[in-house]
Amino acid sequence: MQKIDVCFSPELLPKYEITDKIVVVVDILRATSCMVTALACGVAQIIPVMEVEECKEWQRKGFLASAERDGKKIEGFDLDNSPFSYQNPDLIGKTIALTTTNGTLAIKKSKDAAQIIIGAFLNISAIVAYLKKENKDILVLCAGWKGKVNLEDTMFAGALVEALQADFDVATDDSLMAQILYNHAKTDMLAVIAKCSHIKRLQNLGIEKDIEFCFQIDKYNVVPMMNGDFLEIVA
Ligand code: 3SL
Repeated sequence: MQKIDVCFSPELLPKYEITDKIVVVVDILRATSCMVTALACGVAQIIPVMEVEECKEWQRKGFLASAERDGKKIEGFDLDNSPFSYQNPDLIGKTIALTTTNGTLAIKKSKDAAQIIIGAFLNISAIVAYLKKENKDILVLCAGWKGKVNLEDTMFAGALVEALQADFDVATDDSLMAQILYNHAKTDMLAVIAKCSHIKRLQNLGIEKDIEFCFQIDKYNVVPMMNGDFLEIVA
């Protein structure tokens, strides 16, 4: 039986062997929720990058570029990190370079994985169906916050473990901890995350509407996957 495991932070990733695994990167608030929304709404490709300067370089080459640090859009870039900004018909067919505080870093750190796919509550059933079909070992990588663990990404990891437990070996304490958290939270996830640190950060920036949006289940039926430098829909 193939295994599912959870890594709570990119800082812990060196502890895991990923070359033969599918890594599911998750940053519920808000990077992977934005990516799923953008691609589902017609953006052709996203180029995730770690550094702001690298993102600027893509912009100089003529691409649209989005840069966020600490929840705020960096001056001079075209887009912020709100899922609402990507539901714009003007973006259909476009390629967008993107850097975010934690989400794009988690993607780039997963570069040695057999496959990198992007998960959010917005596309969770599509991700579950894809993982069942592929039947390979899985690592769910939580982007967390600046190397630390967060509640919302761990809850999503637990939701995947819960959905896949009949088909995959729940191999480690990490997966069990995430699953226990999700089962505790699932009847009212918004209530459970109400006091978490990123909620406070987003509230201080006046962007509460993004929070509810990112906790919608199965709004989109897409599986975004990294293909070289590009993130695009594969299923
Ligand atoms: O950390 C990230 O990658 C971002 O998603 C953070 S924020 O939601 O834009 O503040």
